Amino acid sequence: MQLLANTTSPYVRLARMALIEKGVEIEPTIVDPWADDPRLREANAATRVPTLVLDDGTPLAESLLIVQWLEATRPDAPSLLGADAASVLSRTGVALGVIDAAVHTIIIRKVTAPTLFDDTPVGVRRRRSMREGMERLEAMASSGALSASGMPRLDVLAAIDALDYLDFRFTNAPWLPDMPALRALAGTLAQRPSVQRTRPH
Ligand SMILES: N[C@@H](CCC(=O)N[C@@H](CS)C(=O)NCC(=O)O)C(=O)O
Repeated sequence: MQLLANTTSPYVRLARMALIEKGVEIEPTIVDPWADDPRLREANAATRVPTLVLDDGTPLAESLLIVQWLEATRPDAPSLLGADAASVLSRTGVALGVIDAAVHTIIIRKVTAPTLFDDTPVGVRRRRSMREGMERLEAMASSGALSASGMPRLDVLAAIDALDYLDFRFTNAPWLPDMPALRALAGTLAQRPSVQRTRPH
């Protein structure tokens, strides 16, 4: 198998975290999606990372489809969704909303420069998505709904992914809330291989 990846994408990270949690060890093949790497072009018409090329050559695009494939093909490994899949998926959706808003902001800044996208109505809306999404995740961590006990499920992995991506791309942004419970959760899992080996850089 080959995982076409880069070192910054939160979508790549989610797929890598899921692969590691499911016991699938693949050293990522680093490509630059923006440079139209031919391996990525061939495997994925959208030329996006992550793309997982299976041993028989079948390409799988989309982080959540990779998670779905893992769940379908590795039923004996601990589930990323746990016993209450609806709750886990619901919380995962909050984190993905933050990730989408953050990535969208970073990409559209390149398009609109020198005008700062962040100050446009859509940019303000994306920032609100990040702030409110993180407020909701913080409340979930605070109440114990997002918890570090046991195997981390997809919601916990996605929440840590969102938190670390915001720290990476929007370092010390004054419009983000304080997130002590989420930071404590991330700290508890910091040495877990899926978390530690996939940090954005
Ligand atoms: N929905 C996709 C999003 C993947 C994605 O947008 N990846 C970005 C990197 S963060 C990329 O490869 N962008 C290149 C492009 O959009 O051309 C997923 O979940 O995998």
